[in-house]
Amino acid sequence: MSDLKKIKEEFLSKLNKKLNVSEINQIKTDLFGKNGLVSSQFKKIGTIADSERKKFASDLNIIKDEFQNLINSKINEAEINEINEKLKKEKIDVTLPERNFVRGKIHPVSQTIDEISSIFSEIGFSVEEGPDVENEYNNFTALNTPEHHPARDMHDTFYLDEKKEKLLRTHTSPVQIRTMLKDKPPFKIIAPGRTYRSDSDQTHSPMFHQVEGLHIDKDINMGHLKGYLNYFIKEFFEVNKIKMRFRPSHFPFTEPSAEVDIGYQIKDGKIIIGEGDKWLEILGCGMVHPNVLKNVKVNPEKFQGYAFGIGIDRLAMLKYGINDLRSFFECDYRWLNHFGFDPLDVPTNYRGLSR
Ligand code: 2NL
Repeated sequence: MSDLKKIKEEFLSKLNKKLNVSEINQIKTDLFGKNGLVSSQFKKIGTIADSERKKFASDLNIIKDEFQNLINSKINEAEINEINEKLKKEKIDVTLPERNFVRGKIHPVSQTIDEISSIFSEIGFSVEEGPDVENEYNNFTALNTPEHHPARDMHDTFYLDEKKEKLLRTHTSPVQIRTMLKDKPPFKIIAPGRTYRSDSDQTHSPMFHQVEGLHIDKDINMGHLKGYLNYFIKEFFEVNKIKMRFRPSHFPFTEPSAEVDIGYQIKDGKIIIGEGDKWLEILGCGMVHPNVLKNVKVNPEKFQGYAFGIGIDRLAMLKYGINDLRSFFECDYRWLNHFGFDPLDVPTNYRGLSR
């Protein structure tokens, strides 16, 4: 038998066994390394008789190619096998309890939303949610803000298409529109969530949080609005008494409209809500405009009510002594660790909201 044939038979049978990557690499070296069997055969070409040299070189090249291909595919196969075995061996059971217990913190904005939801839930409001991407009908038209109304520009809207049909909601009012379109009155709901306006400086973030409330029933009037808001502010700031004043204002979706200020004072560098002679604007509100009710097929002769909108981020800053709005959105772990809340301390009204 020729040398080439011997090499071929010997190594084919070697490669036919189940081998790991390093064993195959050893075979590769035995064949193609500096002193490998195939390499040595190549060195021999010059010593072979003219008449046989051509055939010998051609056979040798065929064997070389054959083994290279075979070895490469064997390595591939072995690598995949090794990875699969490793995956099987190192599988982790994510349902097991953890050993190094690091508890995350609840963001102050989430905490504030939970507190607001808790307060309003206990006085009969249900919590509704809707999508951040809205259409211009739900965000503007239904809210008595037709095309070319100046309020549309005031909102610095992020439009998502050329035709200005899709947008990022500029307030959470579209959630109430959706609710009124799908259900029948009475309505007593709040809608907390993310809102967007193209505005960014020390006191404005392009994404911010708002909670809106809507209460529609027979014979709901501005006295109800005042009573509910007064109750909410007292509960939220955890004080027994507050000073509150309504200033006339304008929104396209309410008539009459008002802005609400609460009294405060600074004592020893700390803000005290509810007393003092300074005023702080905290929300906008009013009686829902009859046009809005007509747009959602509610008869304004039979049903009427109030609505309000509150900026959550500023309420959270006030309550928890955070003075830079931008820190809310920086995702700084150390900041969250300091200002965040224990996830197991769910706010409830009777237990004390933030204790
Ligand atoms: C503000 C003012 C306000 C509303 C929001 C509203 C929603 C519907 C109908 C009527 Cl569906 N009104 N929402 C009403 C008055 C004021 O927000 O300054 N927010 C921070």
